[in-house]
Amino acid sequence: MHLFLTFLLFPQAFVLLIVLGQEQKTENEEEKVKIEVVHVPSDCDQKSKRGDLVNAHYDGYLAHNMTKFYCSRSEMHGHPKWFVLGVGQVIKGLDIALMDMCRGEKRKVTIPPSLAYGELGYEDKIPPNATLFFEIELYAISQGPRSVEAFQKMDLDNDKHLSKEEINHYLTEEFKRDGKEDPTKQSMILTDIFHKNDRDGDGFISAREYNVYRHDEL
Ligand SMILES: [Ca+2]
Ligand SMILES: [Ca+2]
Repeated sequence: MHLFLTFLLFPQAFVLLIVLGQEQKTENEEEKVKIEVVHVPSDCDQKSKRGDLVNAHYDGYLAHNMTKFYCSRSEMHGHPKWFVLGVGQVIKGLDIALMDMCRGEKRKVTIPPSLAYGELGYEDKIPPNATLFFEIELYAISQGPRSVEAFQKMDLDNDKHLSKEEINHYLTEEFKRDGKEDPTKQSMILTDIFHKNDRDGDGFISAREYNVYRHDEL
């Protein structure tokens, strides 16, 4: 996995830094994420919340000169991103910015350094104390991710392993439910799910591999 992407998705060490910093600055207006809602679909039956597995596109810019430093659509950075919302898999500012969104909703958000890469910045991509600007589109919300119920619903033959066929079936149902059937996007999402979750590369997502963030008995 690309190093920068790894950091963007797994900045746990950094989140700790941010949490410490936030305690001193909670009253500072500038330390909040500014959210501008650009588009809300008329049919919105579900909004994103903490713990949901979400799929989103986002383009990231340095706010001071609008240099683009990240694009989830580009070949270099990979696919539309699946991640669990609100648990620190992305920078804190994105966890906040993606809350309470409808499928298909678009936002422009400005994230202060304390909720992004802080005083350290990141390599040569993010300078110290950089305010970041993101264009976000929430593409999908999966219900009850990383839960026993979600796993069992997908595991059609009940062998405690999710095959590509089983996950593809689940995605097909989700897409139908949304009335947005799109085999190309679905195939990309399936590839991304296995890329992220099938850690031992055996072509199945085991209960252990799936249940990374919660420790329910399966
Ligand atoms: Ca199975
Ligand atoms: Ca596996």
